[in-house]
Amino acid sequence: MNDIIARPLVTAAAVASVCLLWGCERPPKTVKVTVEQAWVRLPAAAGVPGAAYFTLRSNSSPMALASVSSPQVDRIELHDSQMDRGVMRMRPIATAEFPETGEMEFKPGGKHAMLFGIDPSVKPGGKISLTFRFNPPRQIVADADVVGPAGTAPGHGGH
Ligand SMILES: [Cu+2]
Repeated sequence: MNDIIARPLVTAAAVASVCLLWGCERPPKTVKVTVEQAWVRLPAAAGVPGAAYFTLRSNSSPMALASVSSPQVDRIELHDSQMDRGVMRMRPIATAEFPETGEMEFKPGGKHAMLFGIDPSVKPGGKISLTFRFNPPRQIVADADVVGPAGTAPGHGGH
Protein backbone atom coordinates (compact mmCIF):
# COMPACT_ATOMS: atom_id res chain seq x y z
CA MET A 1 0.00 0.00 0.00
CA ASN A 2 2.99 2.29 -0.07
CA ASP A 3 2.47 4.85 -2.76
CA ILE A 4 5.61 6.08 -4.37
CA ILE A 5 5.57 9.83 -4.20
CA ALA A 6 6.89 11.44 -7.35
CA ARG A 7 8.90 14.39 -6.17
CA PRO A 8 8.84 17.48 -8.40
CA LEU A 9 12.49 17.18 -9.41
CA VAL A 10 11.82 18.23 -12.97
CA THR A 11 10.05 21.39 -11.81
CA ALA A 12 12.86 22.21 -9.39
CA ALA A 13 15.46 21.79 -12.14
CA ALA A 14 13.45 24.02 -14.47
CA VAL A 15 13.14 26.73 -11.82
CA ALA A 16 16.87 26.49 -11.11
CA SER A 17 17.76 27.04 -14.76
CA VAL A 18 15.40 30.04 -14.94
CA CYS A 19 17.18 31.42 -11.89
CA LEU A 20 20.53 31.06 -13.63
CA LEU A 21 19.25 33.05 -16.59
CA TRP A 22 17.25 35.72 -14.82
CA GLY A 23 18.57 35.78 -11.29
CA CYS A 24 16.34 34.86 -8.39
CA GLU A 25 14.97 37.80 -6.45
CA ARG A 26 12.57 35.73 -4.41
CA PRO A 27 13.42 35.23 -0.75
CA PRO A 28 13.95 31.61 0.26
CA LYS A 29 10.68 29.90 1.13
CA THR A 30 10.08 29.61 4.87
CA VAL A 31 9.03 26.12 5.87
CA LYS A 32 5.74 26.35 7.72
CA VAL A 33 3.96 23.48 9.43
CA THR A 34 0.75 23.98 11.40
CA VAL A 35 -1.50 21.93 13.66
CA GLU A 36 -5.17 22.87 13.75
CA GLN A 37 -8.39 21.65 15.34
CA ALA A 38 -6.74 19.15 17.66
CA TRP A 39 -9.12 17.21 19.86
CA VAL A 40 -9.04 14.09 21.99
CA ARG A 41 -11.80 11.58 22.63
CA LEU A 42 -11.48 9.92 26.02
CA PRO A 43 -11.99 6.14 26.27
CA ALA A 44 -15.25 4.71 27.60
CA ALA A 45 -13.40 2.61 30.18
CA ALA A 46 -10.18 2.83 32.15
CA GLY A 47 -7.33 0.85 30.60
CA VAL A 48 -8.59 1.44 27.07
CA PRO A 49 -6.77 3.93 24.82
CA GLY A 50 -8.24 7.27 23.75
CA ALA A 51 -7.70 8.89 20.37
CA ALA A 52 -6.48 12.25 19.11
CA TYR A 53 -7.55 13.89 15.85
CA PHE A 54 -6.17 16.99 14.14
CA THR A 55 -5.46 18.71 10.84
CA LEU A 56 -1.87 19.27 9.71
CA ARG A 57 -0.62 21.60 7.00
CA SER A 58 2.84 21.91 5.48
CA ASN A 59 4.09 24.16 2.69
CA SER A 60 7.21 22.03 2.23
CA SER A 61 7.78 18.63 0.67
CA PRO A 62 8.85 16.06 1.71
CA MET A 63 7.41 16.38 5.19
CA ALA A 64 6.16 13.70 7.55
CA LEU A 65 4.63 13.50 11.00
CA ALA A 66 7.11 11.38 12.97
CA SER A 67 5.53 11.22 16.42
CA VAL A 68 3.10 12.74 18.90
CA SER A 69 3.74 12.84 22.64
CA SER A 70 2.21 14.44 25.73
CA PRO A 71 3.23 14.97 29.34
CA GLN A 72 -0.31 13.80 30.23
CA VAL A 73 -0.16 10.51 28.28
CA ASP A 74 2.12 7.50 28.86
CA ARG A 75 2.47 6.51 25.21
CA ILE A 76 1.06 7.71 21.88
CA GLU A 77 1.05 5.67 18.66
CA LEU A 78 0.18 6.80 15.14
CA HIS A 79 -2.45 4.55 13.57
CA ASP A 80 -4.15 4.21 10.23
CA SER A 81 -7.58 2.63 9.69
CA GLN A 82 -8.49 0.50 6.74
CA MET A 83 -11.43 -1.62 5.67
CA ASP A 84 -10.38 -5.26 5.51
CA ARG A 85 -13.10 -7.53 4.10
CA GLY A 86 -15.80 -5.32 5.55
CA VAL A 87 -14.15 -4.90 8.95
CA MET A 88 -12.47 -1.66 10.01
CA ARG A 89 -9.00 -2.44 11.28
CA MET A 90 -6.27 -0.18 12.51
CA ARG A 91 -2.56 -0.66 12.40
CA PRO A 92 0.38 1.33 13.79
CA ILE A 93 2.29 3.41 11.27
CA ALA A 94 5.86 4.61 11.83
CA THR A 95 5.35 8.01 10.21
CA ALA A 96 2.69 9.79 8.18
CA GLU A 97 3.94 11.40 4.98
CA PHE A 98 2.14 14.55 3.84
CA PRO A 99 0.36 14.17 0.50
CA GLU A 100 0.97 16.52 -2.43
CA THR A 101 -1.77 18.86 -1.21
CA GLY A 102 0.24 19.59 1.95
CA GLU A 103 -2.82 18.92 4.09
CA MET A 104 -3.30 15.84 6.21
CA GLU A 105 -6.39 15.17 8.31
CA PHE A 106 -6.39 12.77 11.23
CA LYS A 107 -10.05 11.93 11.82
CA PRO A 108 -12.37 9.20 13.09
CA GLY A 109 -12.27 6.26 10.65
CA GLY A 110 -8.93 7.37 9.20
CA LYS A 111 -5.50 8.19 10.50
CA HIS A 112 -5.45 8.97 14.22
CA ALA A 113 -3.15 9.05 17.22
CA MET A 114 -3.85 6.41 19.88
CA LEU A 115 -3.39 7.55 23.48
CA PHE A 116 -2.38 4.85 25.97
CA GLY A 117 -2.43 5.75 29.66
CA ILE A 118 -4.13 9.15 29.83
CA ASP A 119 -3.63 11.00 33.12
CA PRO A 120 -6.81 10.50 35.18
CA SER A 121 -6.98 14.24 35.89
CA VAL A 122 -7.89 14.82 32.21
CA LYS A 123 -11.66 15.35 31.92
CA PRO A 124 -14.10 16.27 29.14
CA GLY A 125 -13.99 20.04 28.58
CA GLY A 126 -10.31 20.12 29.53
CA LYS A 127 -7.15 20.19 27.43
CA ILE A 128 -4.31 17.84 26.62
CA SER A 129 -1.00 19.30 25.51
CA LEU A 130 0.30 17.45 22.43
CA THR A 131 3.83 17.74 21.05
CA PHE A 132 4.06 16.98 17.32
CA ARG A 133 7.44 16.06 15.86
CA PHE A 134 8.06 16.16 12.14
CA ASN A 135 10.68 15.03 9.66
CA PRO A 136 12.62 17.07 8.57
CA PRO A 137 12.88 18.04 12.26
CA ARG A 138 10.24 20.49 13.44
CA GLN A 139 8.34 20.54 16.70
CA ILE A 140 4.93 22.02 17.42
CA VAL A 141 3.08 22.04 20.74
CA ALA A 142 -0.72 22.33 20.50
CA ASP A 143 -3.54 22.08 23.01
CA ALA A 144 -6.23 19.54 22.14
CA ASP A 145 -9.82 19.98 23.36
CA VAL A 146 -10.96 16.96 25.32
CA VAL A 147 -14.38 15.38 24.77
CA GLY A 148 -16.05 12.41 26.44
CA PRO A 149 -16.32 8.90 24.96
CA ALA A 150 -19.41 9.80 22.90
CA GLY A 151 -18.17 13.26 21.96
CA THR A 152 -17.53 14.59 18.47
CA ALA A 153 -15.17 17.22 17.11
CA PRO A 154 -15.70 20.35 19.20
CA GLY A 155 -16.15 23.87 17.88
CA HIS A 156 -16.60 23.08 14.19
CA GLY A 157 -20.07 24.57 13.87
CA GLY A 158 -19.06 28.13 13.12
CA HIS A 159 -17.41 27.90 9.72
CU1 LIG B 1 -5.85 3.22 16.73
